[in-house]
Amino acid sequence: MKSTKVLPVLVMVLILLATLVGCAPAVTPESAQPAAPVATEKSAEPVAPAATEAPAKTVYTYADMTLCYPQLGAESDWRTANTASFKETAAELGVNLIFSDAQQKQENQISAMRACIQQEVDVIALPPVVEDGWDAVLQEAKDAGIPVIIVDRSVSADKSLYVSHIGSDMVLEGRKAGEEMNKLLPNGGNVLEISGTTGSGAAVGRAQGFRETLNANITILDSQTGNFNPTEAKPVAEAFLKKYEGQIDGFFIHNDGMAEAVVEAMKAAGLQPGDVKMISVDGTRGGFQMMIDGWVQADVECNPLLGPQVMEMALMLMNGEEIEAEVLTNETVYYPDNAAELLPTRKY
Ligand code: GYE
Repeated sequence: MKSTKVLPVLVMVLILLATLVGCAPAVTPESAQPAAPVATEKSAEPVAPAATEAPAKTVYTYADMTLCYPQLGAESDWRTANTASFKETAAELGVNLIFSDAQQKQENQISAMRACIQQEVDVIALPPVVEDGWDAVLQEAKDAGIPVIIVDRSVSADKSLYVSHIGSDMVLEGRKAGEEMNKLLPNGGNVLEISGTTGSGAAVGRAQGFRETLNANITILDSQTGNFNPTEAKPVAEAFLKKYEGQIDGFFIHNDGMAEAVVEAMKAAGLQPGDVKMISVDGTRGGFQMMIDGWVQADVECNPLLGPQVMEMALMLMNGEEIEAEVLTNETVYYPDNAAELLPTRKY
């Protein structure tokens, strides 16, 4: 049906064009341009004649994207920087970001995810507060055809339930911390650990890597959680300093915010910088300041600025492109010797 109608129409158009050209004055390159049908991308599509060619594939841009980011909380400077990275990147790229703050509660993150599934968002990026307990909601997202990128910490769920993980290698961070402690205590000693949120990929990985690497002559006297939160870490530090007075050679603290609380407790206990060796994680401005002041001897970097990478991957998913199943952030260890020089360059 289509072809029988199109043919006479085409013939008429051609006759009309021939007439117009015939009447027109000398054709200059400028006047010729508007007649060219493929001058703009938009006009090119509907005119595309060959009925046999596949229809033009939609290429999505950032402006088409609705991304769900059910943030886990606001417990640390790392987290604040992570949130800012997502919000700023979304604003820059024109991504519609659905952001929420679960206040460290997994059930809040799960409800936020369910709301996003209902809204039929394009992609969900999930920074899981703990590793376990995600199977059901991940399955729901999968059934709804919404890809989930796990961001920052890991999950224990089957890999078929999410498309990728973008974040740090937490075990490696723990190993780096262990190596630094070995260097700081070459003759061995006693150390204490204040860990992150119990059951979180970050705390589990860091604790594991640290234990794997620590020399046999170094003993972990005790380990308690501070939930990655300075307010919760402070009483833990105070209790440790009291209980193990005179026996502590080193501290491994799972993030800079909690390390700042430990420094406060050490000051109150009359300790001087360097009396107890301290290794922390993140590399926040606060961490750099503690190195400058002599309290922290090594700060293992953990980069929170994941917004651009996550959004790039989300767009690739929308366009059906292949993505990596695991993208680990390249990270270093910072030391006091150039901390003052680097502090002004720190973004978080
Ligand atoms: O080290 C800590 C934050 O999951 C890597 O969470 C993140 C950790 C980070 O609260 O400061």
